[in-house]
Amino acid sequence: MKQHKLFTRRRAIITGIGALSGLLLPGCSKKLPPTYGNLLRMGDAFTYLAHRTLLPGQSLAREYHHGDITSFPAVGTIDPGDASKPAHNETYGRFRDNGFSNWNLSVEGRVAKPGKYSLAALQSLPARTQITRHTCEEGWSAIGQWTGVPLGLILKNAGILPSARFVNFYAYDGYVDSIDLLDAFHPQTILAYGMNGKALPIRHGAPLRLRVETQIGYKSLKYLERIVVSDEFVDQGDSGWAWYVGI
Ligand SMILES: Nc1nc2c(c(=O)[nH]1)N[C@H]1C(S)=C(S)[C@@H](COP(=O)(O)O)O[C@H]1N2
Ligand SMILES: [Mo]
Repeated sequence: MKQHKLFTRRRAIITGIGALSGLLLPGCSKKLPPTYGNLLRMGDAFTYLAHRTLLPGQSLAREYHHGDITSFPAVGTIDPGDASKPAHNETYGRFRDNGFSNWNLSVEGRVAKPGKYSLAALQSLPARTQITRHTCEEGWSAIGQWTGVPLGLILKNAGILPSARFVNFYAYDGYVDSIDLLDAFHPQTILAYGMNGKALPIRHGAPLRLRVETQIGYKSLKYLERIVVSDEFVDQGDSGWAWYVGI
């Protein structure tokens, strides 16, 4: 009940005062999102500024109970190992056929200690489990339980350098996207290897996917291959989807 009230208030703040953020723009140029300057992406400026001004950087997305878990559709790529699909990736197919035993996640870029993490290494680190609502830009939402390593812990271990501003993610199906450091160090931003108490299924991004609970669904990349800490961000280019899609 308390959680629900907090959630409602958070939404009310965003919608109610968000509209005012346009008035604040000229005085807050330091807070503009990196996509500012691209006319098609001016919406980012409003959402980003409203969120970053009005919400504390670490306010939590609502978490649910076991009984709230729903069925969960799998959308976009559902198996990069499928040779009949354009998103096919042979390397991924080999990892999949070995049960991901020789898969690893590369952490590189502006970090003092770049390195590779096997699935076992990630699973040996302190884990976080959360039941959250996934909201897809296509209009559906679903509630699932995710278990994984906080991204912030990986970044701390790697020692991000002072020039770092974004964390870029590369997936085996060719997807790329990125988040800023506030979202990267958010306590609910995790690298998930478990879903609903079991190993993350292939259709949901095995062996490792990102969960960014403060952003809309497409920011939660499946099939992670590489994480690159950078002073610049990457995304899907001119796909038409906003870079900053906080919810
Ligand atoms: N690598 C990769 N990540 C992805 C996608 C994808 O096609 N490939 N689809 C995105 C979209 S639009 C959504 S809604 C969610 C879907 O996750 P799910 O298949 O587990 O429901 O993953 C996101 N991450
Ligand atoms: Mo989506």
